[in-house]
Amino acid sequence: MRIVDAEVVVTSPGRNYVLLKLTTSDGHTGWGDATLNGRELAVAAYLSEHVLPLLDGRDASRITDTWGFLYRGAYWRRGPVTMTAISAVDQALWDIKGKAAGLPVYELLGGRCRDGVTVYGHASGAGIEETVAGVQDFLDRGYRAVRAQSRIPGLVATYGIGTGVSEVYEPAVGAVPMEEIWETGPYLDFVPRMMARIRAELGYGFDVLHDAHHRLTPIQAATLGRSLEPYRLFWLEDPTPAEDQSAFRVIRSHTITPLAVGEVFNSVWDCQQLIGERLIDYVRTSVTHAGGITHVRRIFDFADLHGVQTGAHGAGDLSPVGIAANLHVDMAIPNFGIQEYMGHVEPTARVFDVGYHYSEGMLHVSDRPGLGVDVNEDAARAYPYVPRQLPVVRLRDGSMHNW
Ligand code: GCO
Ligand code: MG
Repeated sequence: MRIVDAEVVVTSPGRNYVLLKLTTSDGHTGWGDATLNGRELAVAAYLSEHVLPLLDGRDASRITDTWGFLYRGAYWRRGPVTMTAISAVDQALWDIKGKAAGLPVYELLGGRCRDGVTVYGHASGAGIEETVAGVQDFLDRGYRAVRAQSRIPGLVATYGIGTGVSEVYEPAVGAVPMEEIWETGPYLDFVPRMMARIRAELGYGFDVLHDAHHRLTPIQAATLGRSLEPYRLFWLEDPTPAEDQSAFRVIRSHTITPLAVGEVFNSVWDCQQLIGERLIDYVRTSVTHAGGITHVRRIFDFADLHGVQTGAHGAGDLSPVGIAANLHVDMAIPNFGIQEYMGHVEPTARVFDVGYHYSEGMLHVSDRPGLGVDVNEDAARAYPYVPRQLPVVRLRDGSMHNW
């Protein structure tokens, strides 16, 4: 089973997606997600210029060997662009292996550990009342876990707020980044009041999550975590920029609010200390950005050894192929925690024929062989790439901060 054709497909049905299609000598096709929001074309070029020429004629069944060939063979290891490109090859090879075997990928990973994949939805609002109503709406639709974000009074723009017409917001707009202003004081005052209202009005019979999106210093994060303890969050996500892994010792020593980190990580080395020292409770690496199914499984196994559960990134900037790949892993690992699920904007369904479906707080993978997502290439061509940049953030004095 040799690889005889490889193609990069860039499409924008509401958001930009980069996909890789591999075809084998015996007629199987495999799809992989290579989407890196805001830097899509860098991955597309890395694949086309540096990876695809190496795949021609390779044995498609040798997934781990191909992974090592691309990771070690580049010499320049890791980084989001390289690892997203390797991820796409890896997913496409697992898709092919499943199709060749006539089995869904989770069967190849050891079979189902659970009936379905518990997901959390994204509720947000222009203020506390709207956010509480947004959480209630998710609960009405059967979700048992909801992330709550709200516009912060006094700040013009806040991370994570939907447009009002849909929870599937797209923060990346325009060829030049939008600039937002950030102030930590009002945020630290507001979030505990929001969580207090959510629990007072809706009770404790469901899980609530919150994403601080890398904005705080370690001691500010510790302060927030401690002030949220009465509301028993499922997790507080990305309180500080996690390239500084030892910062989490400070946060951890002050609060028992559970911590989730890792959507921007692309290798096990990015979370070695966080997991090895049990500084976090959930690791958020995704199949799309952290080296594919092959490498994410190793991260999740390492996490399991240290009592850390999974909570893979699943924002709408991951294509349905990447979401499906995450779901197969989620089904097959013992230490699954939760899966993020934002859904996709409407035109996406014209390009992707998605095998998984939502029901009663869970996503269910299909039993189609492989990853279970088909791509309509004619439809994909009808949505050409649109340059979109994620916002940037400044403090009141004009200095750069983390978005
Ligand atoms: C999340 C994330 C996203 C990211 C986005 C960037 O928790 O879902 O923080 O909202 O900001 O994926 O492309
Ligand atoms: Mg996040």
